[in-house]
Amino acid sequence: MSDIIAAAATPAAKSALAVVRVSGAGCIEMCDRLFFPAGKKSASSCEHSKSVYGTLRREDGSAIDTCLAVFCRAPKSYTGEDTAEFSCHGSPAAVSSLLSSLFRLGARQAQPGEFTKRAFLNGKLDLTAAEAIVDLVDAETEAAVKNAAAQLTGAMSARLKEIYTLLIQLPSHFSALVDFPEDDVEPQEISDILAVIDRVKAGLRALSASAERGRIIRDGIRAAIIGRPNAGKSSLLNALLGWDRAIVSPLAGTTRDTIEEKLILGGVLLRLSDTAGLRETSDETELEGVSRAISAARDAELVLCVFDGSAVPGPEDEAAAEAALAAPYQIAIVNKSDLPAACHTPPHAERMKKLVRVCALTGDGLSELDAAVAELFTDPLPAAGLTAAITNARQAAAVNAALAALERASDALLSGVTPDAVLLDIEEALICTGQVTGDTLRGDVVENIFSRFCVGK
Ligand SMILES: Nc1nc2c(ncn2[C@@H]2O[C@H](COP(=O)(O)OP(=O)(O)OP(=O)(O)O)[C@@H](O)[C@H]2O)c(=O)[nH]1
Ligand SMILES: [Mg+2]
Repeated sequence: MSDIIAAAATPAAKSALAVVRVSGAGCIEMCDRLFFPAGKKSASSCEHSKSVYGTLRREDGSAIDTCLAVFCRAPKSYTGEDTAEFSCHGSPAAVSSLLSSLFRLGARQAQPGEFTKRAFLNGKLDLTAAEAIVDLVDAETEAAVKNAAAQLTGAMSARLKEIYTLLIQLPSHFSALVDFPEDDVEPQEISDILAVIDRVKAGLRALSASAERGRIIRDGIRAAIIGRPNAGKSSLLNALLGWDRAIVSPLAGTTRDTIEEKLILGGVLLRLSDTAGLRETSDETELEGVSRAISAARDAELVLCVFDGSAVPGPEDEAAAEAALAAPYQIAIVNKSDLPAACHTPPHAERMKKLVRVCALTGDGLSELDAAVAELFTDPLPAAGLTAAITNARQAAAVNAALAALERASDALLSGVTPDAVLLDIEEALICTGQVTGDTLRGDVVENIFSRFCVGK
């Protein structure tokens, strides 16, 4: 039986409300000694999962706070144990008094993620759903919220269950094969097994491929704005952010240090750097800026290559275009569309993924830029029949290991290796699939995963 744990589930800051959680067998009876519900006898006489108003008191009877409390009886609770949850006024001092009282009554401080770990160990959610909780808390975009919420509500678990159900049938087919002498093995039987393996492989491949989308959803994309001095790079950054983040001036060579900001464009989180204008210079500080600009472009997955549409292209534009083309994705941005055009098609524009004309001063064309980014990073999941992407390296590694084991199994079957040897690979695939959901994960790995959660989660 696990002990009683307690923690604040909200940050220790002045706020409207603060939530304190308690979990463990007997915790509701423990709360009888500190929570006094209005119009009811005791905490333990409160109805399951109904919120009730009352007063929190120390052992000497002095009041700590008034609050709403919810008591849930095992197994119908978040953790699967008896739980109590207090929604108090958001006073860090009152919360700390409440926790001290709970500790004096025998509860102990919960470890990071311990409530969710108990929920996992009690079968309330699988590991993909538990990890989705962290993703949801960390989500910075609508897409990240959607993905985490889909995982939380079982999208990934359902997919893995399908795969697991197909895989688990295979060993029984194999025992039939192993029991018969080799001559009696029906070719049909082998091809049936291969067909199941192929279906599972297709499912795992889709999940494995979703990891790239998952990475974009979770971490965003590194992007850099580059171009010749005065092209309007900093003006573009400011226009995209909606505030004057970077200094803009008619003097060429204004920006020196790279300026990094996060923003959402085309539904994608960009970690965007504005950089110094690329040109030959003898000014040491500017030279350092140019070298930082080149590094930012080299590290970027997406380069926004800004050209001044009102100026005839020169060698600096060539250099910027070359640097942009070295990145996996690049968009040619012809700025200053309000001025008479001197440059209709910038250097190497035909080799860039997209071209948009904008006016950073008025914001004209920014919606086209938004659409261009959205098109470059379209969501591949619906086409793959998925509603959620894998978002962490642990899940991806386990899926890839399952896939590799099945590749070995089908190769072996096709080359006539004895079925009992192939069975080992199938079993490995089953174990790896179970590692994604947490069914076959070692205790220390589980510990490690939950230690990354917040205290109180
Ligand atoms: N007419 C017009 N002027 C613009 C536009 N965008 C920027 N400018 C002007 O161009 C000049 C340079 O703009 P910046 O944004 O500082 O250009 P930059 O590329 O960051 O320049 P450096 O930091 O020096 O490399 C400023 O005077 C801006 O007001 C535009 O769309 N139209
Ligand atoms: Mg600038």
